[in-house]
Amino acid sequence: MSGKSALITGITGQDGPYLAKLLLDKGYRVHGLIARRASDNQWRLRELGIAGEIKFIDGDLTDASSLIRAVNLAKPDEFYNLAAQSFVAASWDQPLLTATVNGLAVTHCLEALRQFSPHTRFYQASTSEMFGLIQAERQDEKTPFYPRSPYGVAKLYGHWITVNYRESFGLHASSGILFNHESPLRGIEFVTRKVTDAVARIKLGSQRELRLGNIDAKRDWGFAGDYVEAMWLMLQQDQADDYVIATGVTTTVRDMCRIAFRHVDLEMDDYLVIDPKFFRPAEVEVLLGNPAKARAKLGWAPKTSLEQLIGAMVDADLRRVAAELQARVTA
Ligand code: NAP
Ligand code: G4F
Repeated sequence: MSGKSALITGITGQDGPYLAKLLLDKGYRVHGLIARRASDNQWRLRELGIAGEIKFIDGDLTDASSLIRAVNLAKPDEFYNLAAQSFVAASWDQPLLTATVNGLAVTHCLEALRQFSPHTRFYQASTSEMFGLIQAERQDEKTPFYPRSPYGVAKLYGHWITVNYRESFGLHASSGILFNHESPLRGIEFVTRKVTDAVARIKLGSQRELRLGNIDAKRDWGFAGDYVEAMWLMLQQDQADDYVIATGVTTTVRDMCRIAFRHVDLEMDDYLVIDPKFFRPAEVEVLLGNPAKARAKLGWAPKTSLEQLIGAMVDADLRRVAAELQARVTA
């Protein structure tokens, strides 16, 4: 058992609980920065059965003083910065918030470490959204960036400030350029979970149609549980570096959707409606990652196919929706 301490921001999101579970299983003490919210935001931690094992520290990424306090309390060997306004579509509606949380606040984290805990290893949650209008057919660590959303632009700042603090101050700061990764814990606003939730509701008779935007867009989708392992591996290396984490397979939203419907023996074309409301002001048409460096240097490879992933998500949503409908009947 490691006996190490880790601090995770974004502990209540999709990736935070998977990463926390991985670290707890390795014997880490896990601290989670938790932003004050009016409604419950711990359901994912409960679903993985680890809510009681996290040492929560109140704080917000936009409040630099709360990050200094968190670092001083947790005394982390490893700091994983997963917190973000992570929904691309919302970044056109809230560009300043997105810039502050996803961009500037990364410097709050790095400054807290530079000034108070320079030995701590740092992970920054960068994204394939930074490739945007792709400049190479398969994107790797050397592919030029061309972000297409306020989200992507803000994340680009977070990426480069991480590189800069590594080069300027010698911090062990790594940036994981992760392609889309999904799971049964995915937020309902993202397209995979929107689809698997709708498929479950249609199958169980509580929804009639599914409305989507651009189904020609292509994404390189992997399983979040596989991807958090890559985050941890990055911080175990002697040298900090940047890594693309992806499956190397790209699929259209249309085909991902078809897989979900077929999983419950339904035909997508009977239920799918295209709704321009979900089109974006500028689209990332295709993403396809090349994870060769991660495979060679980290020994990392994805373990879960898209069919397995979408099947597991549909099954989880069938269980949730069935429980919800049952609760309505007995209420
Ligand atoms: P997510 O489910 O949207 O979770 C975001 C987390 O950030 C939540 O815990 C949220 O807290 C927290 N947060 C938001 N604003 C905050 C603030 N001002 N202060 C403190 N915490 C704040 O995102 P995810 O899918 O787990 O992704 C994790 C990270 O990886 C994000 O940075 C995302 O941009 C990046 N990323 C994700 C993917 C992907 O496909 N999932 C791919 C590449 C990069 P509440 O729950 O309280 O709102
Ligand atoms: O699921 P999405 O909302 O994910 P998107 O925009 O690719 O962003 C996710 O992955 C990024 C990594 O590349 C992360 F950095 C980011 O935080 C987030 O996790 O949309 C995927 C595609 C888009 O092309 C979108 O236009 O699906 C298309 N789409 C079509 N109809 C839809 C819909 N997306 C959503 N959310 N809802 C729709 O109805």
